[in-house]
This record gives sequence, structure tokens and C-alpha cells, in this order.
Amino acid sequence: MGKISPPPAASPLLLRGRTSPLTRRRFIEGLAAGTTVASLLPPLSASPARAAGHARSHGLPELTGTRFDLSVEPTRVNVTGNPRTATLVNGLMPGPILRWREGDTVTLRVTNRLRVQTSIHWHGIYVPAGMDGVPGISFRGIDPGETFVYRIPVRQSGTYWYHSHSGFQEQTLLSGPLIIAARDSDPIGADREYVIFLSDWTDEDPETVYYHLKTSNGYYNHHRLTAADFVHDSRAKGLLATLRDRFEWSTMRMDPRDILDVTGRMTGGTYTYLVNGQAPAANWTGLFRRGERVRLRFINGSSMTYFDVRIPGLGMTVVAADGSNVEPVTVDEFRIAVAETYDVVVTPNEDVYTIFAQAMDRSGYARATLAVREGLTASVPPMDPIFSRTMTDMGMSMPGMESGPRKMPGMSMPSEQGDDMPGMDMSGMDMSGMNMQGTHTSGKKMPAMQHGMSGMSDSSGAAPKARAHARPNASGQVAYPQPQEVRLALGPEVVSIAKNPTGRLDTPGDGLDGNGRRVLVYNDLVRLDGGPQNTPFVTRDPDAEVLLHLTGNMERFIFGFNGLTYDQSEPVRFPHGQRILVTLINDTMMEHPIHLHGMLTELENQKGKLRPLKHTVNVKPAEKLQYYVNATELGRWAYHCHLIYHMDAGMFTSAVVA
Ligand SMILES: [Cu+2]
Repeated sequence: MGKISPPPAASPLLLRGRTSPLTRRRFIEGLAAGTTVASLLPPLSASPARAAGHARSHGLPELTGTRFDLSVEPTRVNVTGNPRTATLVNGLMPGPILRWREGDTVTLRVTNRLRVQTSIHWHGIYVPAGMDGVPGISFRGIDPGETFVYRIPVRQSGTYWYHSHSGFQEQTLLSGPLIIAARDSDPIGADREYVIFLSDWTDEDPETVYYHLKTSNGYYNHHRLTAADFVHDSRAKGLLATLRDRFEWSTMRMDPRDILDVTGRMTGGTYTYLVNGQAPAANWTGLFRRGERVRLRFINGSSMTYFDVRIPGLGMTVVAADGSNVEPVTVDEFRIAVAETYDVVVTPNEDVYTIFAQAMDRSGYARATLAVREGLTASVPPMDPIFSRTMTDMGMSMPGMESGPRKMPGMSMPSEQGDDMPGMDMSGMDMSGMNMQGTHTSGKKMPAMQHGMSGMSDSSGAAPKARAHARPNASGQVAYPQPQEVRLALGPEVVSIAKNPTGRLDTPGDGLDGNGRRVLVYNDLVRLDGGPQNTPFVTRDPDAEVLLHLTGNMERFIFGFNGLTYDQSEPVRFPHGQRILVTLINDTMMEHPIHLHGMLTELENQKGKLRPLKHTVNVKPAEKLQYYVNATELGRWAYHCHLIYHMDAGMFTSAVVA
């Protein structure tokens, strides 16, 4: 994908807005005020929602019907006190809530008023391939001045969103909520509902952010371990153990405090975290009456930020994940990966609550308020402590070891390859330190990159080979297929291979484990109803398997699938009509939210035919997980990490259903 070039002096978008910046800015400021007014308590008679099963949303402008006119335009906004230009839909940040109805066919006329190409992708939506909105994959993009007409038969319901798939426009807030009413009754009765759209805003040009990431490892990471930490750790763990720990992390080209690549302004980074386009100080507020059932549709529309969400004092009952209804599960907190959506129902009995969404790396938070009237605020809790990555994240866990005393993890050297020693395969790695500027300095010969991928076409175009698939054994553990058919070679693109990846669907993840709160885990998700009409094979054994390693070199900011960036990779083949079991193994030490376009996936969390449907699946460091793809949708579909800079740095491929 993108070539790296120095940051431009100013974005072309900044200078060439169609409308005068001042006019636009006034409009946005006026809109912010208008939004507040619109969120005033509507009369209860306006929301006979529980009976009808269709609650209304308040607080964000919305468009309903079957014909939509959307304009993508440069718009002056002011999030931090510094005017900047965003690329917005209809001048709104986030874009208008689009309300569709299952069974309708909607047409959306999208006019590009930017000076560069644009696109809109409908995230998690079953669409004809040509309507998916990914330039170079499913259509050619929308040129400046052009109007593209999307035509979509709506085959599902729930909470989704839309965003640009061009350049870094998504980072400049070209995104918005997409809510689809069920054709029949909605099982989630609510008196009132709000969309809670989370995003990460930067005053920097996204090209500049990417340039920093590519050229300066850890540019935004101000949580790095310091000399003081070293002294502290040496006292606690002993000098040798601390030295060894530091050595291990340095050979991994990772810092254990490297949690998110781009961080918040609170710790010296660049992001301001927004709820419904509002910074924490602006405090977006949704109103309710005591005792009401309030549905909150959380959408993580950010470019790079995972959020840990809670409403102190208020239990949240999760009722839908990624748009599909799930059996209600009540939690104190949930982690929402980039591009995921969760619907929760709350029943507030106090006057005011804070919706608190701290960035996973604790570098800032988004915040909003639920209150019985305007002007009330509840206290904002302190952020949780900063955490460090663990041996589990390094793929070095083994039974009984996770919580036991630390042992020297096994490092598989070349002569040991193929043994059962747990730990990272570091053969081929430059062990001499952090200096790896494009050359291999260790003197070891770098093995040739192997391109063989299970279930992927090779040069002969052979179809995927069916293999025995995973089945739960007597103890309920899924026996994963062994990844022998993907031979990864360590090199610049792959600096680590998790040799002992584990299932982690039963834990909420780093920084949340053991925090004393009940935190949602993927194993909690049980599908409630049929979901989209397009997942007809839910009890069938898979016809084929695909294995994808999520690989990367954090120091050089290169990412990929199976060691290959987009330029190098072949499309994944999903034969039409087949059911494919996909195994994802995360060989990196960061989370990746993996998104398949075109088809929802059934996450294998051992719920049988009630596996939850997901469009975006978070894969934790050194995690191995599986899902099923029912290849019902013909065409070529994007398949990628939804962290926008990871995607551009190579963790992007396509899937062909033919
Ligand atoms: Cu990623």
C-alpha cells in the first residue's frame, strides 16, 4: 500500500475547501449547540418504543427513508482550540445517523466535494460487491466532483457504521452511525436510545502521524519504561531477572508498554477522544427519565484506539454485538475494539452518570453524561494504572506457567526448530540489539520467505485443500489445526512468531484482567436469533480451512498476513457456497481488530450453532482463534486489520468468493 513520504506542509484539504472556512466553522459550532438542544428530553409520547419495538435516537442528526443524499466535504472544525479541516459527511461530525429498514432497498447518492478521491464503505453490511465502497477492490472510487450512487438491498438489522476507505480520511472523521431497524419486531425493548459514537481526533495531518510511526519507533509512546522503573523492577524482581526481561523485550523489538501506537494528548500524544464528536470537556449529554430502559448503541469509529467502557454505578446489559443480537449479559465494563459495535441496555435510577471510555493505553479518555436534565455532571473516575505486556503476550505461555514463577522462556534456535519447546521462535533474528535498519546484521542467513498458505491460492491457483477441522475435545477445548502449512520465516517483516499461541476468548485482555469488575469476554457472546438471512450453514462442518498469521515488525512499523504485505499477497480464496474455518494466529504483541468485508463471521467460542456473528474480531497478542465464513457473497472483498495505520503498513489483503 502507501509509500512513505515526508509530511506535506499542509493538507491540500486544509486550503481548498469549497466553502469559506469561516462559514463552515460557524456552521459546525452552531451545530454543536443545536445538538445540545436536540438532546433535550423529548416528550415520552414521542417514544412509544417499548411497545413498538423501535426506539428513537436523540442527540445526533439523522436521516431516514430509502433515498439518501450525502456530501463529502472539507469542513472546518475546532476540537482542541486549533481550527483544523475534517472531511465530513454533510458537514457533520460524526456524519448523520443513517436509518435504514431491513427489507428496503436504499439508494445513497454520495457526492465528492473534496479535491481528492473518496469512498464510503458500509461496515458489516451485506451488499453487492460493487457497492462495498473500497477503491481498488470493489469499485474505482469517487472522483472529485463525481456523484456515485450506491444501491443496497437491506438484508439485516442492528447497529453498524460507515466510513471512508480512501487514504486516511477515516482519521479525519469521514464516518458515521448506520442503524437498521428490524423488519419484524425488535426483541430489545427500550424507552429511549442513543448512539454513542467513539472516535479519536488528531490536529496533526494523518500523513504526518503515519510518517512518525514509520520513521520513529515509539514516537507516540510516552509510557516507556524508565531508569526509575529499572531500579524499581530490580528491587522487586532482582537484577538478573530484570536484565533478562529487558533483553527479551529488546530482541522482540517491542516495549512492554507499547499498548497502542498512537496515544492521547493527556500523556503527550496526539489524540483527543470524542463521544459523538464532542471532546471530554464539551461533555456530550443524553437525557433520560429515571427507571427508563435506555439503549446505548456504542460504535467504535476511531482509527486506532481501543476503549474500555463503563458507566460507574450502572450495570450494562449487552444485548447486541456487531449488530447481531446476543443473549443479554450484564457487565460492569467492556473493551470495544476499533470498528466493533456493542448495544447495551441500562436502567438508570440516579440523576446522573458518566459514560467513561478510557483508551486502552490509559493515555486519555472519552467521556459523556447521562442525566435527567441538562447541566448535571457525575464525577469522572481516575484512569486505571498503565500496564505492561506479559509473557502470555509474547506467546510464551504454557500450561501452569502463566501465573506461576517466571522461568526463562525457551527460545527456539535454528537447530531446535520443530521441537516442542515453548516460546518464541527467534531463529533468524538479529539478536544484537535494536539496530536493524534494513540489513540483517547478525550474520545469519535469512531464510527465504515462504509463500505457501493454507487455504490460499498458490501460483497454480489451486483451490484450498480441505483438512480435518477443529472440534472440541472431551474437556471442551478446541484442538486447533497445526499451522504446519504456513511456513513463516523470520525477517524484516516477521520479527516474532508466537510458538505457543493460546485461546484467550475467556479473558477480557491486558489491563482489564483481574480489575475486580465484571468485564465482557468473547465467550459471553451467545447469538440470540437468526441474524442476517445469509448465514444458512451454521451447523455444517467446514469444507475448507484458511490459516492467517498476523505478523509484523513493530520497530519498523511493517504489518502483514502470513508475513506478506498487501503488495506481496495473493487473495484468500473462499470458494462460493463453501463454509470455511479461518484460524487467526497473532504473532505480534499488539491487538489487531480483523475485519472481513461482505460477510459476517461466526466466532468459534464453543457455543455451537449459537456462535455470535461478528464483522470485526479482536485478536489479542499471541492469541489463536477461529471463525467460520459462509462464502455466500460473490466478489472480491477487503480483509484487513482495522487499525488504519496497520492497514496501510501492510495488514491488508483481499478475499475472493468465486
Ligand atoms: Cu493491526
